[in-house]
Amino acid sequence: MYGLVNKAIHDMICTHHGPETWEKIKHKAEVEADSFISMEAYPDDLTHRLVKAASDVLALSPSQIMQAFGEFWVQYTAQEGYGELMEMSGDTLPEFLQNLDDLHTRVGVSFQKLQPPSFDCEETTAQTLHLHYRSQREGLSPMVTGLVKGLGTRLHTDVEVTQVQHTSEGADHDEFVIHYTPKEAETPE
Ligand code: 1MF
Repeated sequence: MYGLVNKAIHDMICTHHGPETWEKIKHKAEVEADSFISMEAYPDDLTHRLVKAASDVLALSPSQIMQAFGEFWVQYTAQEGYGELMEMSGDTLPEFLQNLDDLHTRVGVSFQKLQPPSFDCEETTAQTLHLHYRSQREGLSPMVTGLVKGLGTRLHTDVEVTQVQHTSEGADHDEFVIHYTPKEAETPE
């Protein structure tokens, strides 16, 4: 994955746990680099080693780390140069999720080593969505739960996310059911 992903993991750990904890995690993951280059493609294995090491050092499950990372990614990319890209993708949850493939197409035009996942979003009832996630990568579905929660925060929407199909259990793709409620806008005095 692009270095931007590993940089985001670095920033999340440093912000929430401090640079000493990051050094421990880096050491445990046997990562030699002092920093990551956003626009360089790194082996997925490096990212997986960082998640595993963070899970050991912080005594959280890999799935908890990836969920937290998904939430962090939404605000991180919005701050780190992709704010406009995020703004273009919609201001309601169903709209944003439906536009994610276009977002990845835009990024992929300039960065051809991008291996974008695909997201398909169906609205089943007024405030229920079914999200179908297909990726060339394995094991990232907990991150998707975090990404949807991060989008909830960004779009002022309460969300409840449940994964209902798992490729790890033989399903064809990962599927999530999302209940969402847009929060009341604050009325100015
Ligand atoms: O292949 C990749 O390197 C890659 C990296 C990040 C592919 C996708 C993504 C983003 N995606 C990560 C989880 C799924 C990965 C998978 O299943 O294979 C999160 C998608 C997402 C979901 C909900 C809300 C927002 C989301 O992301 C917004 C986004 C997506 C991509 C970028 C930024 C924001 C991005 C921008 C530049 C990149 C890489 C990704 O690379 C750079 C960076 C700097 C200079 C040059 C290239």
